[in-house]
Amino acid sequence: MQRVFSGIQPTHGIHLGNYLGAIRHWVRLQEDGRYECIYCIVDQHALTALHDRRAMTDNTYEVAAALLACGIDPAKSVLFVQSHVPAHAQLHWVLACVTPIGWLNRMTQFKEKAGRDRERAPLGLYAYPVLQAADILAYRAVLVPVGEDQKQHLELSRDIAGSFNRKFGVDFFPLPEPLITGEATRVMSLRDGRRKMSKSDPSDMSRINLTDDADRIALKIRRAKSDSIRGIWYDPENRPEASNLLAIYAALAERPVAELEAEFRDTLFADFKTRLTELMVEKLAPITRRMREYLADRPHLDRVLAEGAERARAIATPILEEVYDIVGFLRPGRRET
Ligand code: AQP
Repeated sequence: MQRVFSGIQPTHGIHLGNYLGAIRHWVRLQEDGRYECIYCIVDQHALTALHDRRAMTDNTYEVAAALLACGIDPAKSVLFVQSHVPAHAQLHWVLACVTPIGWLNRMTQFKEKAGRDRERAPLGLYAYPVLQAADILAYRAVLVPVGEDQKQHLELSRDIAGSFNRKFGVDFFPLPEPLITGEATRVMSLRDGRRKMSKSDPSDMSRINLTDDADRIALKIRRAKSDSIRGIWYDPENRPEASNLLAIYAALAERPVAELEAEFRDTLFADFKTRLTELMVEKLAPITRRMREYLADRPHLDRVLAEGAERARAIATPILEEVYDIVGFLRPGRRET
């Protein structure tokens, strides 16, 4: 059975971009039946940006509740928190030792997130893609469903896996494949159609959170940037905002963009926004309601995550031991011949 791995940071609650770009596909793969799915709340990655104990804890619960509400079923998928499985950090170090710095220097996410003051950026932010490779390779996963923004990091994970195999003369790690699919692989900000919808955007009006109620969704869509052209069609170069909202509609409705272009060819932007709001509320309200129920029962979430971590450790620990053997680390208490 092929193994699938993906992760999400608890830097904030989940937004529509995370849902349409990634989590919806996680659920599909889980239900497909052909894969062993491993889904991780990557709190160690979040630590590169979030230095607030309370927020880290609350966000981790919120993301866990959101994933369950979206349809991740702990009986079918392994759902756990990254820091509960030490193999991620341990493998990270081994992989860091086979990753040339030049590869990391090319990572655009580091450049964007570190900004101009690169000298003061934490080492963790720079090493982030190596930890991401460790997350995937700790399970020898082959398929990684992600949004388009993670494409470059996934290519690096493949390079790192290849580098390890070459340096130690083994064929141990498979080269993981990104799975970037659907009508909304890169959901853009509601305030600026050229920027990605993101948890770290300071403006809450830029994104739809899975915790937003119907009134808040309606307000955000009403205020979303628009243009004064009649009719809605897909042209990201010239009409980024209209194109983004159309792609969101297509993804939520599970209908092709081309079909919707024909339907909305003469529709006023304001009327299109009303239709989008109705659809979004219809699709997201049940998730939000379930999420609140899960959030009200933290002991249940603790149990789910503890069981998930146990299952994850059972897969990752023997893989890490094999890696340690390959690089020649002594096993404690075992005499090498
Ligand atoms: N705007 C997006 N459109 C489509 N997919 C997206 N993803 C994120 N934003 C979009 C996908 O969601 C998964 C989890 O993302 P993440 O939490 O690991 O971090 P990220 O990609 O850095 O997302 P954010 O929201 O921008 O977080 P911050 O602001 O904390 O960095 C990934 O599969 C991602 O591709």
